[in-house]
Amino acid sequence: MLPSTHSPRRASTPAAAAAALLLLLLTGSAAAETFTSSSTSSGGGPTQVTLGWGPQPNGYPSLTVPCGGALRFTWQSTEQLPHNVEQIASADCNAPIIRTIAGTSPSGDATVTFPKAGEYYYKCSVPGHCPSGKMLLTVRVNEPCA
Ligand SMILES: [Cu+2]
Repeated sequence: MLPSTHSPRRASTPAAAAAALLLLLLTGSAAAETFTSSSTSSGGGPTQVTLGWGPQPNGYPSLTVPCGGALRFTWQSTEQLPHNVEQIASADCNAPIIRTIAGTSPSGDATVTFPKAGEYYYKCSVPGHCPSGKMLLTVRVNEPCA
């Protein structure tokens, strides 16, 4: 009477499994490869979030930083692949550039601070890096501001 069933096939290839894992890492809160969050502990100073800046197969999840906090972009390109950081007007690779946070370089370390609540958008403007490399980031800065 029971229909004959085969055990369901698992999502099979190692590549598929790796992609699923990567997606999990990028979207989950434990995105250890990409993000390291740390609070500067001396006297309860503002939170600083450090972001590894580089091409993202699945794009960056949006990031929340408390008002008064800081975001640090770091990159060290092993194959002379340069990056930059531009603040842009909206979450769109073609949006107008508001200001340059860091110029194009094979390695970089730049920090922005957020004295006002709101949404902020950043991209790498090296050709292809935003549309193809998905180097596009949305940062939410929540109230209250000190
Ligand atoms: Cu880039």
